[in-house]
Amino acid sequence: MMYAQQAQQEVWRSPDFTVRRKSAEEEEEYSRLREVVERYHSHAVSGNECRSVVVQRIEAPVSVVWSVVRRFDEPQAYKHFVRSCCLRGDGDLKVGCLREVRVVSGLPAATSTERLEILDEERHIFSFRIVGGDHRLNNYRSVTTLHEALIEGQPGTVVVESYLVEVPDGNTKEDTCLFIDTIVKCNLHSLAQISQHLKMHNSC
Ligand code: A8S
Repeated sequence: MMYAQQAQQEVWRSPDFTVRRKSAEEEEEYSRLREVVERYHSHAVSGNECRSVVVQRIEAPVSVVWSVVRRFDEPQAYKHFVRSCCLRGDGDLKVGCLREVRVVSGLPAATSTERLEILDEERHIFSFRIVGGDHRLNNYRSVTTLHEALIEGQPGTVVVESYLVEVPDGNTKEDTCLFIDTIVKCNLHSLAQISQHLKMHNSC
């Protein structure tokens, strides 16, 4: 986790630099992460927007992590700030479908309307966009990608989640990213716990 986080931060700052590396595995993971970030997470940012990326390593195979992430209709399975979610329309998980999310109390928000943008079952890419609701995150878009990794000799997953959002009036880019990074880190931490639990449960 620490190494991946460091690599991700450095990747974001400058694509061409070199860092001191600890081992061949880490070097390989680093260069793979860099490629992934460049390919799927390098959103163009306009004047009043901010972006960030969060990386989480999970000791569970991609298939298990994907089974949780792909459920656009059930974000509350791992997002603790979501109180309930209702899919609009016929219930099919396809690009363009909308979900109505209610969040727990105590946040500067109550509801969020979200649109599924990418659900790539082969390459394990998931993306949604916020299109409405009662909150301050206008035009929020996020992309989550899953990547196979060997963790302690076992099949594991590196999750990369990036987002782009308009900075709300009266806030700074730093405050906005800090607020959202906190939410995304909580979500991915919880995703790790649930996936690891599912892995143990499934193998019984
Ligand atoms: C996600 C990511 C985010 C969700 C934010 C950033 C949100 O659901 C919460 C608080 C808000 O103020 C905005 O992957 C909003 O869900 C927890 C309601 C959108």
